[in-house]
Amino acid sequence: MPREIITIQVGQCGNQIGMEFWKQLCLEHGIGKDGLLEDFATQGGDRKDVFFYQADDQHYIPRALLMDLEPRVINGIQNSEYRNLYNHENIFVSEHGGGAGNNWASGYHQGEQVVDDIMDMVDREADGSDSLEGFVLCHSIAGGTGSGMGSYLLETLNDRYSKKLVQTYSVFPNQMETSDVVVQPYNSLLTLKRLTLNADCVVVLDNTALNRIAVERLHLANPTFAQTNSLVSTVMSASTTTLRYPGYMNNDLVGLLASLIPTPRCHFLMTGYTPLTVERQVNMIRKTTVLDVMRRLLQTKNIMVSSYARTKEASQAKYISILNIIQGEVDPTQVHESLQRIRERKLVNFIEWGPASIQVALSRKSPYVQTTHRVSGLMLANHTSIRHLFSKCLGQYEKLRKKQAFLDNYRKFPMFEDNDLSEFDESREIIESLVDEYKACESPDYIKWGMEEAGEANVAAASKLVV
Ligand SMILES: Nc1nc2c(ncn2[C@@H]2O[C@H](COP(=O)(O)OP(=O)(O)OP(=O)(O)O)[C@@H](O)[C@H]2O)c(=O)[nH]1
Ligand SMILES: [Mg+2]
Repeated sequence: MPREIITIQVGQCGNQIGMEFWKQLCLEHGIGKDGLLEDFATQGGDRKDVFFYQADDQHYIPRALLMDLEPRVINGIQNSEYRNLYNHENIFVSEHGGGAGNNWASGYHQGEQVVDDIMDMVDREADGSDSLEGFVLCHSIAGGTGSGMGSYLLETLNDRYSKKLVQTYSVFPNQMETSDVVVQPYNSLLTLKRLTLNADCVVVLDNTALNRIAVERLHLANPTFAQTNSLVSTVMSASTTTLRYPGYMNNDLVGLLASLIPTPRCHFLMTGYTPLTVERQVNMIRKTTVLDVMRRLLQTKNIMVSSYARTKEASQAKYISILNIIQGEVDPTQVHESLQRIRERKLVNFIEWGPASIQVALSRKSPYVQTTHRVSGLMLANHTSIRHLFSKCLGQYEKLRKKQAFLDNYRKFPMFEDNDLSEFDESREIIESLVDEYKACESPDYIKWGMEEAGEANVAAASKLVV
């Protein structure tokens, strides 16, 4: 039975990373740029119907909704070689086309105004699936549209499809770049509230770390979005391989997430990937083994979140859970040996209050995409060091808020009218409590903290993850 997933891409970043994801999926499933199956794609055994459906003329269409408040990026997609891939009815571009100007409040407000049109599209797509499992949202948290309209969508989906899973691929802004959006701390904080309360799982894609990896590991002097997005699409496609190539475990999203998220609010995952290449450039061909891949996945330099092991408090940070998705030529006995070796060497620091083991899913690889390495791996990890990323967002927010900087842009919109800034205060409290909870996870008696703090919302969220 297919467990379909609908992807919603919002704003510039959301659509750009979404586009790369669909390119990669087409390559892996032998689907041409126009959606037709390539002549060589005869092997079968893959599950295309989780992410695509077939039109009457047999061509494959992504279960994707493309949304933006300004036309540039979506026009680009519609003028690209992939223009016939998408269902044109699934594209929403705001009539006035002025975007949200890096203002969360504008994006949120505009989302509210067009919600009927958008939800018609979502409902139609949902009705077209047999057994919808959930939604994936692709966006950035720092601009106006992906963050603000994305936030409104998260609330609406949560309300309307309360039994369906909502996973996001959320791009965090580059902290090293001063030229990036100045009000990003406001936008990020307001979006983080929704990611905490209205999503079941957030895969954190951190532009700071993606850039660092592109510079240090791939030796690119000034990485472009196209180059960092190729890292992103690698992560996105690898994290969905067990859904697309059925094996003995993690064949649906709920199974995948339930094993990684033992406690509902701490649902922010970081990723690592090895060996890394960008734009099909081969970095260095070396011998890859399961042990080599599993060890490298634990190294800071391969982890795509900047807060990992980069802070003074890092020594206290612990893994809550790890799932490694390994692809390639793998003998299952090697997996056991590798796990044993990692345990003996004490390479992983796990929380004390839960099962401490690295889960490994062996997944098939697309027969249509040639790679030069025998084994590759993706790590999805729930790690308490992610709290430092949120603390950083909080700190930057406090600085800007203290100066009362740029608040007028927000006051123009209903949520902040009459100088009502309580939404900021409430969001700050929620993120502070998220940071506290991750910190509490580092202590052996976290379970008690959980008992006191878990509200009804948490229990409701948890019930969705019970398999
Ligand atoms: N990794 C990555 N980051 C991106 C990309 N495009 C934009 N960003 C980041 O996203 C943030 C800006 O958000 P955008 O997605 O451009 O904004 P938007 O959602 O279109 O909202 P408005 O344009 O303000 O209406 C900045 O932190 C950028 O660095 C991309 O293609 N890849
Ligand atoms: Mg934009």
